[in-house]
Amino acid sequence: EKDPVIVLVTGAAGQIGYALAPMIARGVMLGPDQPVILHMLDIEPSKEALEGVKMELIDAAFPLLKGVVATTDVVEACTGADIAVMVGGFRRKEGMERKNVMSKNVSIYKAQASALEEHAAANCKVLVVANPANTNALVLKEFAPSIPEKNITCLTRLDHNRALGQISEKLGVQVNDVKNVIIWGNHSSTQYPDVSHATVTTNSGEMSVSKLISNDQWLKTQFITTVQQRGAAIIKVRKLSSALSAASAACDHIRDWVLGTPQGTWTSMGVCSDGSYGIPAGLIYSFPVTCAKGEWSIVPGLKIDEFSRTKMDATANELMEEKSLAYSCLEE
Ligand code: NAX
Repeated sequence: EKDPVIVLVTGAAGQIGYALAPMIARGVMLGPDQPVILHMLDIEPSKEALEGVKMELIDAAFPLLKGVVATTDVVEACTGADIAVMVGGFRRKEGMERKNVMSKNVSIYKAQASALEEHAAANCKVLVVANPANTNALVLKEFAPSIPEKNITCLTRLDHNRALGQISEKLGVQVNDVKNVIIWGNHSSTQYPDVSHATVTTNSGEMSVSKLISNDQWLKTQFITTVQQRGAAIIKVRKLSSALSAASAACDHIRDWVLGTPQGTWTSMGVCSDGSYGIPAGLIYSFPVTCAKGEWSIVPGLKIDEFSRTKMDATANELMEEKSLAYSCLEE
């Protein structure tokens, strides 16, 4: 049997945590032959609820689950973590200013960066889910300089999966037959869901999505806004934000990162830009990536038309603004 992998989940008493913990314990994230130890972190007001999640995990008798730590101590939670899924954060409340929310998250991510840097496994892979996801990841990267830059990512896989879902619904094909959509940029309403390189597997081979959906206008307008605003649409009907789909996407993100993307396909991940596609280096920006041997690489050489260029730059600009807002919070 393999040695267990320690997976940290912060904000584990929350909605996403409740959906995510059992998925990890069942092997959805790291595979059916990989034992895991869960480290669950939350804050004092959620301490009892967190204990409740631990009780349920014990009651579920998951064969792969070799241990559960439920704690409000960030050092205990980070110690030995091989994978860190950062779901905990401060959520915007009605009437709050953006700067106030940013300031709270900057201090959380600064503190947790230091704890990870000092106590996590040397090659810990980090996935930031909590919003503003890209900028929280950026803060984490700045304050954990000894964690390799390549190990710090944020979640845009939910947006990627939403794009696959919309194309599959529109064409009446299986979602599994759709591939190579791209989410560029920020996990926010400025993200750019791009299908210019996406294909569908049909009986007569691979067909491009833009050929199959002859209505170019739908792809350029409704499709994009539906994916960008899917989170709000879920809140409207569920009265709660996406949780099962977010948890599932977090598993997809880590699984592909660790075990590799399938041959001929890419996925979308928020990663540190190396300047590819003219995106300012150092920003945490969502790119199309392939993964192999535990490392992601940005898909090179895709043709970018003018329509895409404008949208990719708009979301990069928003990230630059978030970055300066985050830095202004640090100076206070
Ligand atoms: P919940 O409010 O249900 O849970 C958040 C949990 O984090 C709470 O239990 C809270 O006590 C805990 N927490 C707060 N501060 C903490 C800290 N300093 N250390 C550890 N834990 C802390 O939110 P939930 O619906 O689970 O969503 C979690 C986060 O994911 C939110 O920031 C949300 O905006 C973000 N999302 C990101 C998505 C993405 O694709 N990147 C999609 C889904 C989701 O909206």
